[in-house]
Amino acid sequence: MLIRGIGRIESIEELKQSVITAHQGTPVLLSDVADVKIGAALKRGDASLDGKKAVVVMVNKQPMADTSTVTKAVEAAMEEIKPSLPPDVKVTVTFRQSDFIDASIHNVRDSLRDGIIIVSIILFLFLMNWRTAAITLSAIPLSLLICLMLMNLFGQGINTMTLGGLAVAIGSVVDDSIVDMENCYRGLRKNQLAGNPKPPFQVVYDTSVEVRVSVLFSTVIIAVVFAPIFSLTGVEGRIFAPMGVAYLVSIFASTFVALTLSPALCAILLANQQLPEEETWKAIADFESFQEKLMHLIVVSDDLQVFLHLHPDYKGNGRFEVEANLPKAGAYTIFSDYKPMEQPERVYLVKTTVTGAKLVATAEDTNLTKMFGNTQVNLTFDQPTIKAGEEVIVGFNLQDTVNNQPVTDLQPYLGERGHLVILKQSSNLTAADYIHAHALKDYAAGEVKFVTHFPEPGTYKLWGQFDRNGEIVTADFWVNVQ
Ligand SMILES: [Cu+2]
Repeated sequence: MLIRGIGRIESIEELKQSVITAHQGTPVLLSDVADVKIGAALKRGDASLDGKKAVVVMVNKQPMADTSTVTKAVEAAMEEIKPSLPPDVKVTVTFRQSDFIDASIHNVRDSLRDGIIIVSIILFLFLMNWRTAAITLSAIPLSLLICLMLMNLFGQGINTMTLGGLAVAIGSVVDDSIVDMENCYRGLRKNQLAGNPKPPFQVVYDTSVEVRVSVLFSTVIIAVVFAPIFSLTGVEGRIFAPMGVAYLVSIFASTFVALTLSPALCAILLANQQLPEEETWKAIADFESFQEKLMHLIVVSDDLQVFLHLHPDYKGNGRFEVEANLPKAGAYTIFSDYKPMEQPERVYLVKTTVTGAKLVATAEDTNLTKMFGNTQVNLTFDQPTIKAGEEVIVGFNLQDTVNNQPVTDLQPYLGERGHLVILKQSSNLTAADYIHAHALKDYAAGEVKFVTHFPEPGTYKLWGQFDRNGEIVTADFWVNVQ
């Protein structure tokens, strides 16, 4: 005989009939000692919130899913469910993982911003020049942007670690740009001081090529130093690799910027600027006098109508002072011509604007014979047409208007027979437009000759200055050079 015991209960009746014990030989059933009936199902997600009954709904994302995206989708789904819920059921969010991610991204973004501000302040302090600072600063947004574009292309999202990598890179991305800009700046300054300057664009190109290899190698070295981070395995590897990628990609992007945008900006912002001559803002202490003065200051209105030739007083420690009376409102260019001790003569220019009532501009008087007080001056040249780049002898014949005889009362002026300033007419006067001339020693009565050369074709203005017994005659003429 086979006895089979089936231990599975299929109905509440069977449960009632279950024997739980035997008492003096009599079986005791469950229904004898208890009420057996179907009760409430086991509650899942049962909880309390603020002392009230609540149901907790927890959503877990899949391992590869993006937390922020999942959070937004869950919230949207909850909004859809809301209308179908009983009126006394309220939906409250208690834990939102996305908040933590948002907060940390926010923190890193703040550090990123602070980093940019600090680097900017330091650049301004060290360079003391908005142009150079702008050139180097432009590398920050551009490098980070290129980096983000590349990361996006390879499916690397923005998270705390990649943003952290960018924050670390901020200080370094200006590096390459500074190297390039600094070399361009140095080259342009040297070029401007050279007696025979090259075209500024050529200088920008040459100086940029000079540092090209160094800039590239420095980036490769940084990459090599950073490489071990990618050999990390496990959790550390997963955490630090995106940071390393973000850092290295932005460093390479900055090299690209330094080799392209920085020289281009140097060409635009620096090439045609008058750059300071000294490496630092250290004052030149010793000057040599030439033509009897330590400094010759030529002040002209940009239309070349107003001309002043001044000799500022030296106050020591590189400081000169002079008072000038400018008769006309408008843009002015001031050329200071000086000679630091045992160094070649230099011309440094400053631009300024004078406000006030404008005088009516006089037409360009191209006559070669003009009256200046009681002196009639006639301008002559040793050749019929003046050609650019050729040596020219410019002669001033001075006649007294009273007796129509050559003047006989000429005194030496600034150590020579006379003084001649020549400027090329230009919409933007530069030091190159200031042309030197020297008085010749041999002369006839009332005649002063200067030797000079005009570098380029164009219109020039000449101011000859002569001392007639203490009275300075300034004779200005317009000249066309072919
Ligand atoms: Cu002078």
